[in-house]
Amino acid sequence: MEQKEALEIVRKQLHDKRYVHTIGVMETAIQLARRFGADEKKAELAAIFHDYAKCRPIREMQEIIERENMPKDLLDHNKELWHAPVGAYLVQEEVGIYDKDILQAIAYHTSGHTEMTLLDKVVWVADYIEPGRQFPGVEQVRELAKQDLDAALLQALKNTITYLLQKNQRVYPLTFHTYNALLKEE
Ligand code: DGI
Ligand code: FE
Ligand code: FE
Ligand code: FE
Repeated sequence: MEQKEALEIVRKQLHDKRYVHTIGVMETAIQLARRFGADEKKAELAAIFHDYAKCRPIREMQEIIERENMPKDLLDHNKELWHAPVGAYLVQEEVGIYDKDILQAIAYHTSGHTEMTLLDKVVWVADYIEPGRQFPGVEQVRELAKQDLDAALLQALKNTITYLLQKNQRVYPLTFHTYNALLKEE
């Protein structure tokens, strides 16, 4: 699928702000893919569609998680996590993208997982550092991402976990597992 067609599809799904974020993630993911040797076309498409489900009603996402036998523990944790696996599902059903690598990168772009591929990491980090992001610590992760994708991902995960702890929010176990797995890799 061409970039233009993909962007037209996703634009109809998202608010303007979210669409601008998506463009930023797309451009950043292409750059990171080139830098670290991931498939640029897959990175582009995964980035374009990564937040496909972000603006869907909570009820619809919950229904899909239950009906499609996605991990039930998602429902006990932050709703912010839901749009990632639900997005991968809807991109397949509604857009007709069946590439397993792309769908996986979308499904895990919020939590991560313990055996992340280069493509998964590119999309995760691009989502975190795209030019529109301003959270504390993002500049350090941008610097790390110039040289070392794993170091950037690890720092971004640390920031996210710390942020959740500070806000007294639950941390999804898979997010911790992702962090632990990366430490092992180092
Ligand atoms: O959809 P985006 O806003 O572009 O970014 P995202 O899909 O990475 O969502 C990140 C949000 O999810 C962020 O505000 C933190 C929240 N969140 C809640 N619980 C968890 C979590 N993020 C992770 N990684 N792990 C959690 O357990
Ligand atoms: Fe997201
Ligand atoms: Fe993210
Ligand atoms: Fe995003």
